[in-house]
Amino acid sequence: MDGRDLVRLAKAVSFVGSAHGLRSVRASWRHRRADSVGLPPRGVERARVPGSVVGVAPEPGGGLVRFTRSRLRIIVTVSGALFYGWDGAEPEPSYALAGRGPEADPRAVLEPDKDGGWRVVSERVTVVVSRHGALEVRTPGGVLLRRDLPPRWWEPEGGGEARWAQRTEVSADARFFGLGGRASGPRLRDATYRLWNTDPGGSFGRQDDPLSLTMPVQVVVADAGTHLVFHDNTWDGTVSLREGSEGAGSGHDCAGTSELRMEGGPLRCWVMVGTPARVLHVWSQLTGAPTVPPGWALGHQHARWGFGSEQEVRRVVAGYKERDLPLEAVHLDIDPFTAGQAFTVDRERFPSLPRLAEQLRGEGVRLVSIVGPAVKAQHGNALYDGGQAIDAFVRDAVGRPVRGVVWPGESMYPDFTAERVRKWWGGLYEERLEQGFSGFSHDMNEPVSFAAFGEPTLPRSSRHAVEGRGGDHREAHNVYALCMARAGYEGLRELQPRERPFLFSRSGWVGLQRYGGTWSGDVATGWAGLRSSLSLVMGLGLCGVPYSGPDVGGFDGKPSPELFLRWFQLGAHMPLFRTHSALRAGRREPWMFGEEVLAHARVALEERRRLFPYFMTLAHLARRTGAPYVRPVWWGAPEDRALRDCEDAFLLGDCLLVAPVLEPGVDRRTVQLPPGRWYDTVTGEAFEGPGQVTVDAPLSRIPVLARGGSVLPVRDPGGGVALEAWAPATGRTGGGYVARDVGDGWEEPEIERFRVRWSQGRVVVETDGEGGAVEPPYPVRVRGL
Ligand code: NBV
Repeated sequence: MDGRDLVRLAKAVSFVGSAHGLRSVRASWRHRRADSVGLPPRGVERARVPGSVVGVAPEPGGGLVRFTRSRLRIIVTVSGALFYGWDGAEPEPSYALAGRGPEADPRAVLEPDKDGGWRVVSERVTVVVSRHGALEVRTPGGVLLRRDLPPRWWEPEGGGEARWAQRTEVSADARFFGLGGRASGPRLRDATYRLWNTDPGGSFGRQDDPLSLTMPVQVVVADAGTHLVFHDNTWDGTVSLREGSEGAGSGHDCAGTSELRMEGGPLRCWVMVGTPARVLHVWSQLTGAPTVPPGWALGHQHARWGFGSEQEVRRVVAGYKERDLPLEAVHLDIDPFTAGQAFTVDRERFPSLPRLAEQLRGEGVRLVSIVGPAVKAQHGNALYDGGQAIDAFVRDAVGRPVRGVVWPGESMYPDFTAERVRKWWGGLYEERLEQGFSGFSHDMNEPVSFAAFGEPTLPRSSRHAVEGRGGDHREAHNVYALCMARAGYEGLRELQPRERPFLFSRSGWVGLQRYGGTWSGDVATGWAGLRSSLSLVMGLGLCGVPYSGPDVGGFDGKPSPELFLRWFQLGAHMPLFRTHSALRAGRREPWMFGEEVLAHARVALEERRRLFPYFMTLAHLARRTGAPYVRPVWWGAPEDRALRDCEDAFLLGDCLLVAPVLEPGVDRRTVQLPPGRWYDTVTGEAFEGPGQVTVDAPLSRIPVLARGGSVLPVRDPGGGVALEAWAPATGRTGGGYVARDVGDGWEEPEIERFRVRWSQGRVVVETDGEGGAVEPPYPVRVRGL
């Protein structure tokens, strides 16, 4: 047991009580024993590199390059994505890809390069392979974006999974982003990041890594261009990043490096090149369009671990109503569910959930339920018996059921990598729908097993179906929650076919957006936690999961009124806007922090409601284009180095730039502006970007700037849509989109485009109609004049 184990044990005991503490000691021993039987030591390993090129075979989209000790398949797809796989790795099977692998671009050609190397030339990307297996990705104009050195494998002599490493160089000015949800970003500085979904236990700080949702996805932004790189491999691994440095004067540049080390699995990689918008578009075509949440899930949501009773839920909702504060959903944490057991309600404290749900729904408030994967291992527990009947639970290498410890005590874990198990699990949401719930948060699905020592998850030797291919937890761990999300999503689609499911999951992997969103997890209460929550949302958006948000106030402590308010103001501008706290961390209703905070929180809530049509539009745009709602400020100008280094602001769609306050005692702050004109939305003051400006940030609001020339759909006081157009600089034009609200079903709304321009000294907003430009069908308010 090392220092980390001790900290984890202490946290586990303090959170879950000493009974679980003791059980977790036993579970840890059992897991250790299971692995010692199921995973024999690797023994002697032999290292291997590809060797030199011995031949090629052109194929659609590229071809096969043969080396003395390996082979490399290169495919450029019609959408311009590049795939390359070593040692026979193909795009499929894959948990990341949506549907079948994309089509090869027949126009891409494999041709000889200098020094015995080969290259694939295509419209969007050029790939150069050296004689010894180094691989360069270049822009069509030939500018170098990344250079992979020849990979290395270590193979156990007696057979078994090969470990491998791949070192990559990028330009000296490049910045790294992504890798899923990271607390220390959004810019990923020099460090080693682990690829193994982990509940850090209790709450986490800026330096904790890894967290619940890791992904082998990096977005690399440099003067030469932007690219996204994805190593399609679900195994445990690490990414060591080192930013480069530019030589001053006549000094040499030092390249940035990224070294990926994986414990097994295929060495295969996807690269997308282009503007950030294009890269994310191709990425979402490859891994699936993000779901659009129902409208109410774009409003304010309130959660608490420890409501305790139905009366308390009613009291909280009544508190919002009395004060005329918008509230769209209440999240019930594990407390209504007997000992944390999914799908089993505590009838004593929550005797009439369906009635409660119906009443609240009548008042415009939905109920959201937490769902964990662990099933209490006890005969007579219907969930357990049902799972046993279909052999749903994960077993160890010798066929014994794997038991861990979670809220219900000794528990078993459904194997969501089997389709029949997903089907069974998906059907269980019927019970929750009958209880009146409208949405679901998946928790503890890294998956967690409280551990006194060793890993707080299942033994690595545990067996999984892996869609019939068979595998163990080393391969299945990182996609456990992804498969659980799929089970829930597909179940809900069958159970309520006319409504879009609302599901968000703490853990996941590449492709989670196909089923729902995520949230920041148990970020520690504190200013650093506030910063982390922004980092997580931005990183996840760049990895293709656009719907997420922080738990306002942090998980585990009592925030000061100022911290709470600043977090609230940030949360009001993120896709998921939820207040939440742990069992003993106090209440988070906006009126708990005094009159002043309440007054300012009201402004944030009302603004959120006013921006609803904009959020809905962003949700539909994310679905169609892959662009996240929350984008880094360099989104439209990645060549601007100052923007690449700006981590304290973000773009909300194309129209708004949000500059949250991330420190105490601040009432003015600097903002790094992208090019163009920007208006302070409250004072109307205009600024010219690019450059840095200082703006007011009084306690009553965080600075939000509108791009000159943007057309923003907002809710007018009557409840309809109105357009807020911000004047473009003289002689310039602009525009914006509106997704018509088509309710919470499956109808695809028309996305209307509006243009704005100057005409005879006036700002005119128009759209395309029959026979040319016509006035918009919405009231228009021009601002910034
Ligand atoms: O269910 C309790 C919490 C929940 O409030 C939180 O949102 C999750 O992220 N859950 C974690 C388990 C906490 C274990 C200490």
